[in-house]
Amino acid sequence: MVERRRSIAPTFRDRHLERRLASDGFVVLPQLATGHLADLLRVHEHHVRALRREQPAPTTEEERLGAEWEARQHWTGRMGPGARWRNGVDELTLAEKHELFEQLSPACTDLADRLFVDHRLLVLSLLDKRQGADGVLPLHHDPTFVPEEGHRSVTLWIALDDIDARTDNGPLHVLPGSHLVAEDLRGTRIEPGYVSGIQELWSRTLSVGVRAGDAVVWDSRLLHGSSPNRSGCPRRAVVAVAIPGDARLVHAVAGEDGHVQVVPVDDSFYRWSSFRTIRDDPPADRDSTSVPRRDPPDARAYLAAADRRRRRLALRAHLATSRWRGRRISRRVATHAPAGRRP
Ligand SMILES: O=C(O)CCC(=O)C(=O)O
Repeated sequence: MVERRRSIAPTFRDRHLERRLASDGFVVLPQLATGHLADLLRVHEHHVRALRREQPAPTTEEERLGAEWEARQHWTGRMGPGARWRNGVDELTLAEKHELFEQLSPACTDLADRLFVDHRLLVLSLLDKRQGADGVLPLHHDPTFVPEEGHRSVTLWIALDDIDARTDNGPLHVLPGSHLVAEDLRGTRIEPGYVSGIQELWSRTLSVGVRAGDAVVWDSRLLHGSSPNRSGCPRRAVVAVAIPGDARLVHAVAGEDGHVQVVPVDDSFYRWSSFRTIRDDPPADRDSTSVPRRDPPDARAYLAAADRRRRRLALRAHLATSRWRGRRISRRVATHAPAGRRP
């Protein structure tokens, strides 16, 4: 698979952050949201019962078998979120989602305005991961929100707790560089090509340790997920998706015939939809574009992209060291040059 080299409209105002996002697919922003932490924790507390509501037991035979199969898998082999990983957009009623959107908007808008070039925010939500092996979110990409020829969508994720490998409370994992694999539409019922290699991919991810109030921004194309929460406490986060202000919004849905329907949607679609129920009731529109699906990239393509990024970084570090050594040698030579010939 060939890396995408098309130029993409910048996401970050800051050039250094933009370069990191383009190269790694994610950026960690320590203490970005510290000033909003108390408010965000209050919003989480307000919705905590709704987030942890009992979920209906699987009804159909297919669902039952799926749930049982998932439960027997090692967590790195799972493809669906565990029952103890909860996302507000799935758990809350429409009225609660309206309230949540209003409550999260001030903090998320403030942070996004500080960070991003002209943008719009979608999918403002709370994440709640309770302790247990089932508090897992499999490795995945986020959906295709915008046509990606020239545009990029990102997720802004804010930690409400200290979350890291030492605490073992389900830290975020990312596969740096995986966003640079050849373009593939991501969305409803679209099976990714990496499924058979998902455990190998997990073994190559980086665990991103953060403190409460830190934020992480990632490219929607980046492979990411989070491990089970094995600590004694729930772990909490806020998410929002940011898209360029002038971008068209779309949702991709697999068709029957090897095609993908790219359906135009408006901001309210992502504001009020539940990713869980979109599967049963995907959007449709007469103005959809039908795109033949090319062979999706497999796990090897993602591993190769991660390797290319590592080699790029190693080369950059090597060049920086060589330049530094060169400057030191030049200074030494200049110092020892005969007096008349010193610069
Ligand atoms: O907090 C997590 O578990 C990761 C969230 C995530 O990957 C997502 O919202 O797409």
